[in-house]
Amino acid sequence: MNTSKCAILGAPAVGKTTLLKLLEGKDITGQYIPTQGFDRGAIKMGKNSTAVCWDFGGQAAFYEFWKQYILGSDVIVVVTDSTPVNVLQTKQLIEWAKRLTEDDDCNIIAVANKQDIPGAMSAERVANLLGVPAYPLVATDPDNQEKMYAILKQCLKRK
Ligand SMILES: Nc1nc2c(ncn2[C@@H]2O[C@H](COP(=O)(O)OP(=O)(O)O)[C@@H](O)[C@H]2O)c(=O)[nH]1
Ligand SMILES: [Mg+2]
Repeated sequence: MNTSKCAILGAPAVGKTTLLKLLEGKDITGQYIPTQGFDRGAIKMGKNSTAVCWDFGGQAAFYEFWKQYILGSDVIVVVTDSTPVNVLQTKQLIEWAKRLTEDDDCNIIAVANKQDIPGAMSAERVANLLGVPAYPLVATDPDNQEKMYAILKQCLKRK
């Protein structure tokens, strides 16, 4: 069995847990329950491969505390809610993640979530500002499951 590791990072309430549920094919209630500590979900990627996704709760400043858990990730998915303020905060998080993983073979991507909210920054702009590939998403829409699954698969394959 081949297991890869995916870390989902981002500020509170941007949609990390919703993204994990979407990938797992679980029901999305729309209710906001702040993640205590972290959640983990195993996503089947193929006959003999699984991606374990870690969804970390807490403020960005707290990530220093999670460092040991984030190390060894094959892919880091940084989620933003696509508001200008959050995208700028996310830039710092990406820079931190890049430093953390500079000796590792780790892909860092961004998800420009909450594209359904008026004024959301486009994924292209988010990608330009953050300097990593960014994918547009409405994590609360279960129709986006396949799309996100394909993106995760692609990121793991690129390794
Ligand atoms: N409008 C909208 N709301 C979303 C979207 N994704 C997540 N949410 C909502 O945002 C809130 C926070 O989501 P959650 O996944 O718990 O955020 P987390 O703190 O990053 O884990 C919840 O009420 C979600 O239903 C989205 O794409 N669009
Ligand atoms: Mg959460």
